[in-house]
Amino acid sequence: MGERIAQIHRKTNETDISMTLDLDGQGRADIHTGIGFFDHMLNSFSRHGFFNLEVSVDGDLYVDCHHTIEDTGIVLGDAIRQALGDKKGIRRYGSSVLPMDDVLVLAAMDLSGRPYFAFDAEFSSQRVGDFDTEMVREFFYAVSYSAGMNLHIKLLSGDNNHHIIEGIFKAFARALDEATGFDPRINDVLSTKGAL
Ligand SMILES: [Mn+2]
Repeated sequence: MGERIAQIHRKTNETDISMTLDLDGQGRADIHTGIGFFDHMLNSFSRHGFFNLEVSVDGDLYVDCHHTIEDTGIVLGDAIRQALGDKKGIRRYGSSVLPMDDVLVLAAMDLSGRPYFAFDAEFSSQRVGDFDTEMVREFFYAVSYSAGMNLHIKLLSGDNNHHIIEGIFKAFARALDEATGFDPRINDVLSTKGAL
């Protein structure tokens, strides 16, 4: 089995992003997006999914945080898809119900190649640090579509905005770790069609 690592550089007029993702890592992260709370979330994603992740973003933060967060989501989805390759031997499905203090979050995914995104969570504040809470939906929409992933995220209970967002990132990480992991019973791809 080869290494499952993707290295991506994406530059537009709004953002310049470099990312390296290793799906079979130890949870080592080196994250610099210019948005402190977003760095905290990507560190949590790396740590709790055991992914090694290096991210450097030079975004148009003088506008707002939108392009920086959305484009990082696009690149992370691309990196996941590239690192997965032909998806031979992986579990394909992953889910996590994750508690964080007052919050309980559900994340479930199917690495089917067919993007679908369902998001059911509301926030009572517009911002956590310099991170606009409405960008949580935008980020995971971008990830799911560029990864070709069916992704469902649902807030089951709780109301602290920092905890809700962090719980979502951790639940997503754990679900992705499960879905990208190998099952020795799966020799080819887990699909009756023969391809994912
Ligand atoms: Mn925190």
